[in-house]
Amino acid sequence: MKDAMISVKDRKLALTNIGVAYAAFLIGTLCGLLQVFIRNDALTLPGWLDYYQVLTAHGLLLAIVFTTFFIFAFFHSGISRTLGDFSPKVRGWNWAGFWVTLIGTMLVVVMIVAGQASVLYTFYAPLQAHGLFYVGLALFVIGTWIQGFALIAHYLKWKKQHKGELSPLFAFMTIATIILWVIACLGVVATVLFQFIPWAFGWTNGINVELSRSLFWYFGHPLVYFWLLPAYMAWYVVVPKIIGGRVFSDSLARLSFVLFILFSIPVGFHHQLTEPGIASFWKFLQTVLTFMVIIPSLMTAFSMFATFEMRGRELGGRGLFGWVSKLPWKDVRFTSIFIAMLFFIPGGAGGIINASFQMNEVIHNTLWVVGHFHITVGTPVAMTFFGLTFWLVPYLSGRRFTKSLQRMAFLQIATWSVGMLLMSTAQHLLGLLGAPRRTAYTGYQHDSALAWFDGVLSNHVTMAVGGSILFLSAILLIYIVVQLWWLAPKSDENSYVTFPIATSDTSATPAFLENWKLWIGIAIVLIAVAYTIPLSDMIQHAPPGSGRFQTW
Ligand code: HAS
Repeated sequence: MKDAMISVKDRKLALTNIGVAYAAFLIGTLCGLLQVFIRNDALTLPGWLDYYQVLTAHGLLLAIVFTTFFIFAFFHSGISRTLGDFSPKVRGWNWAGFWVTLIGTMLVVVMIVAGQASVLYTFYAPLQAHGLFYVGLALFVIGTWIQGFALIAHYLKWKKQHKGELSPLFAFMTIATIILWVIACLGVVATVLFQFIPWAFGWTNGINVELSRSLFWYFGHPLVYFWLLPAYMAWYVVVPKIIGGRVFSDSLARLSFVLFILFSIPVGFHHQLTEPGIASFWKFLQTVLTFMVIIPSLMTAFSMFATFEMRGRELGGRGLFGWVSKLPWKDVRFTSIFIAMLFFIPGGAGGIINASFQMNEVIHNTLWVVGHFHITVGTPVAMTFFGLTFWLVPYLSGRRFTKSLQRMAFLQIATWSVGMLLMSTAQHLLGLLGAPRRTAYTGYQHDSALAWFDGVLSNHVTMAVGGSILFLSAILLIYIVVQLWWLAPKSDENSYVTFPIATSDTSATPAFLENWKLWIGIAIVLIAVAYTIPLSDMIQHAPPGSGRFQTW
């Protein structure tokens, strides 16, 4: 069955994005492998390569480049699948956006490779990279905006042709994520254009460090939801179809995305709880709002459990947990994403710990935080993307997901899970012992610091073993992608890979949930309340401004 196959041209657009995503993934995971060995003192880099250079490449290529290109591939194919093929104009804008994003990426990568930008993915001032690094970042964001607005234009055209109708859930969620992304990027665009670029090119003498960090985290926290929401889209829309069920509640799903637009932005100070220069009241307010943004994730957890239980019972599951065994565990498209969800239970709990004022004192700037983001973006998000890859690539390339590739996919998710479990557990424990993040190996002179390098679980060896397993898993994944794209047998009418979209009953969904003006308006009010006074304080009482530091 052809299953509403999207046009060849739209497939090419999505596949090209996936190609860039997995090229970044390959190099990024190799950088990760180098890091765990350097931190364990098992590897010394040649003089021309620096730990912080590798760490910058790792963070940017995996957390920013892999995710963003994959997310747009998912958006392009899903929007084209649910709202119809792109017009040549919309497709053209999407390509233009793709190229601008890619040129920005290349500029950033060249600067890192040239040793001109070892500033890590947070590019905290007063560390200063070459001006072109920041130009690359700006182009990257502009490129994503062009693609985002092209998708919005396609959606608006559909709305015009379907007056009074709610858009399909996939499209609704895509638009919500793009709105979140555009509002969030305003912070990073402001600091890059008005602070970093003039400072890096020598047009201004100093930089207001606190302001730049605050504008970065205004962007940095919703950034994590820009990664998470496409994964949630897969959980809400794709997974129910794979297991043969339906969306548990259309209005709950839409409401949870609306809540992310409202609460994911005015919370950046929870990354700055230890920083001076921000009055406690504003930190407290943003911490309260952080607890609000946990709610849509709890709603998602509830909805997923309900979806699974309802389907399991439909299939004859009895008793309290009898339905669990009825789920399609042999289908790797489901199992991969289910494991991703399981990882998010401790991942989310860790986030709640981080957001708690006093506990943040214990974990801030330690390896705990590194453990936290590996079991949030590195597993729930990344492994959901792997689960999507297994059918999205053959759907787009017209090839088959053969039995032997399915077995390999199981091996890949199993190794990723084991590797991540070992590495992130060691990182959490090391963080509790006080091991700092963002550091290469140093010959520590203190007994408690030396304890980081021995012991059974809480040590750097475990981290390196986990990291190595993860790298092997990444290579396996690249092999699977290459097969699914170019080498697996071509599919025919009977073996066509489909794009699973579950039925979502909109009959009880209130229309105001799709009133974007309302939600954007409330989001702006919340942002204004949380940020206007502290940011204007930082500007009015600005220190003279810091000069540049280049530690590499
Ligand atoms: Fe975080 C730091 C707080 C979620 C990523 N976070 C980071 C950094 C990254 C990151 C990259 O408050 C480091 C930044 C840097 O470089 O400095 N985080 C939170 C909170 C949440 C949270 C409150 N983080 C994420 C997600 C990320 C991510 C998601 C990536 C995708 N985070 C923090 C804080 C810091 C921080 C502080 C700063 C720390 C510091 O001091 O530096 C919440 O959104 C979490 C809510 C989630 C839940 C879990 C719900 C569970 C679900 C799964 C259900 C499972 C099912 C399976 C259905 C409450 C949805 C069925 C199972 C059966 C058994 C049947």
